[in-house]
Amino acid sequence: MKEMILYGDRILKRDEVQIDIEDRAYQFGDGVYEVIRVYAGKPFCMQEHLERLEKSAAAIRLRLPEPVSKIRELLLRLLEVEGMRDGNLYLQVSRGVAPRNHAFPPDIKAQLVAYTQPSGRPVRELENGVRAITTQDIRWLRCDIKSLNLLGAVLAKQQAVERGAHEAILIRDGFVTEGSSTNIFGVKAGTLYTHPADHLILHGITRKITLDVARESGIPVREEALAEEELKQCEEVFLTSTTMEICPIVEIDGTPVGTGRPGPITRRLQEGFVRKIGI
Ligand code: PSZ
Repeated sequence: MKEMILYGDRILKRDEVQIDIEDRAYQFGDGVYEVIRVYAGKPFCMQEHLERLEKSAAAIRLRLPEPVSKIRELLLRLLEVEGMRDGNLYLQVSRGVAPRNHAFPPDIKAQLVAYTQPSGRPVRELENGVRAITTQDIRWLRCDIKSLNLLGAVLAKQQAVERGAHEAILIRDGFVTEGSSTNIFGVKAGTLYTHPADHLILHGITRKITLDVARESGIPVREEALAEEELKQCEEVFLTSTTMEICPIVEIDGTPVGTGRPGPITRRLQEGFVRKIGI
């Protein structure tokens, strides 16, 4: 791995990149980001990720430094230079550099940064499932924006790790919203439930694919939030994300979900997902 960085419209060695201490991403978390999965050298759902980047940027009134078509070209060039087969493509756009002041500085230019992180599919987790905990959702009310401000997610994930779990399931006003970095699904009486795509969750791209697979497979689907007690009584629970795909959750707060093993609907959706990625 060559460890090259896309910085603006140039591809540089990591030690050639200098981030200014007055970059607003550094001082305020003032920016947006995406993580795109790469399978066998090809970015998966790149168009969907770039559309979400545009929406996130518009929602915080950040003007992207380049048109999305140009950003796409730059990312593909980075992938080619790195020659990465399997892994993640991380990109972020900061509002830019200016003397520290909360209000937007006039005439600021947004700054694009992207790099690759090689990694395989989480095969063991996909097969055996993972443990989760529940915790209160203390995040802001625009969780649909993929913002660089991740403290709510960071604190929740740290609690999960300290309790020996992989993910923290977030509860707002008694209802499941999503995971700290995943969307959450539950199967109740044979119907698949997940929180509606509103301002309280990230509109996950893997969530959308999962719903498509469910509908194509004739699995009944309801985009309705589950109460915390309902989640714990579900026959099956799983999480979805770009890197974790469709991953069974087999234990919540120390209690097994269903049989304590990944369930049949989760397995069918996993199979449908693998068909979509075409590997
Ligand atoms: O590497 C990782 O662990 C990743 S890569 C992407 C995510 C985690 N998470 C995205 C995400 C999120 O941050 C929140 C709060 N909810 C849902 C998701 C899943 O979104 P997609 O499916 O678009 O990755």
